[in-house]
Amino acid sequence: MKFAHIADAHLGREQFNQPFRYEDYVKAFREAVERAVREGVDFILIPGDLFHVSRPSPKALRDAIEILELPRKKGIPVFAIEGNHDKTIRETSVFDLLEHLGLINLVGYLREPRSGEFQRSERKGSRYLVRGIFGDVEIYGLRHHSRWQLIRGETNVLKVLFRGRRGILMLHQAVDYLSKDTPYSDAVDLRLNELPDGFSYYALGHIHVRRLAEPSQTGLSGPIAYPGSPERTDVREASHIVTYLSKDGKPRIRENRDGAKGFYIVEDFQPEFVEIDARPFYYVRVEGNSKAELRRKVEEVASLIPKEAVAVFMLEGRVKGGISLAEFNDLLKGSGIRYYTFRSRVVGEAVSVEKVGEEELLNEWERELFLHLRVEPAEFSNSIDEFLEWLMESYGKKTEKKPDRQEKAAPKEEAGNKREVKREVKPAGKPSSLDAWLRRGKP
Ligand SMILES: [Mn+2]
Repeated sequence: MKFAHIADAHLGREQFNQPFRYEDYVKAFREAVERAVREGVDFILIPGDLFHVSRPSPKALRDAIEILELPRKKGIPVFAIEGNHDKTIRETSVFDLLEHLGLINLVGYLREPRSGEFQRSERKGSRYLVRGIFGDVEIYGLRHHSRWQLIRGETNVLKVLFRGRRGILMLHQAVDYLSKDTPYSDAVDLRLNELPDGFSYYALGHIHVRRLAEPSQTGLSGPIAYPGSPERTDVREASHIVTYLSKDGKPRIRENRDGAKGFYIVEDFQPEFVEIDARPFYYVRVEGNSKAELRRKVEEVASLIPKEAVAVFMLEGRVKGGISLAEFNDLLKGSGIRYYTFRSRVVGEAVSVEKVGEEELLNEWERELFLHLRVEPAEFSNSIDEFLEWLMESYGKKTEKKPDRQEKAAPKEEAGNKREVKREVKPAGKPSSLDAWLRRGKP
């Protein structure tokens, strides 16, 4: 039995607002799926963030359909759960659409039972536990949930839901043990010992760098694996890191340990990483003590960067009077580098930040907030429920009442808590900052 484990494709993302980056994400996912099909896998697992947003553009949807038709034509089933980026509380989501088209099989704790060739449903509380099935392998999963939804006081929803189950478990969460040295180290959803034991393979998504923990390390029954995203989503996943620091005097290039992009092919529950040829991504740290030094080094170091690459230049050092990034943009006009951007950590008064990337300026949560707010004003009323749901989740831990002991221990996603949001989150006065506004009245 052989399967592919592909996570966090983020189709539809147009990194740096560059259309060619949209194509890069599609290309990387296509390459992964094509490779899996070529390798003759029995099935494919997609544990979340197939799309970058829960309502992808028609173009992103078309591209996803086109790619998912490749395994379908070969009779290779695809099992999927939704991630934090593409989940929705709507009755009908884009995942339902893909399922209706016969392209994916959803697994999870769902409102409606499924009766596809590769699915089995059983009633559990008010919903259905839907599992995937291939031969004698069972594939369980649960879409992304916030920690407060999964760990409710003494009750661990995952352990209740999956007690005694065997096979594969798909989740879209950050597990602490594997989050070290990743952007998720401060935002873990689950501790290692909170994962339900008994599965032969834990197919995870959410962490965008490749991570693997063997049973000998964790004491669990199977490996826990994050393939990472097939394309680079952040400087921490850069293919190369270039440093040109004052003390060295010359630039140094090294490959980034976390720069490998790809997915897993898993045979008899043993994952083998398959690398994908993603676009080279250079993270260039240039240090200087004057604008002239920084400019000279940027020009010098630029010649080391391949033309097809994406490059993020981080300017560092202490410069009297500070620097303006606008004074650097002209420098590489003739360099031929596909896309480059400057960011600054230069210390000095009046640092101008005209062209700061979204990753640099906003934290993960703020980026997500803006994604939610980006819908057309005319459409906002339609998506207000989803927005409130998300907002409630983000702050749910603080607004949640003590869990009712009588309540069935299963993830609750709608109704109930919405009222609380309206009560808790409404601004009481002039907001000092978004965050303060949202947190208003909470410790
Ligand atoms: Mn993701």
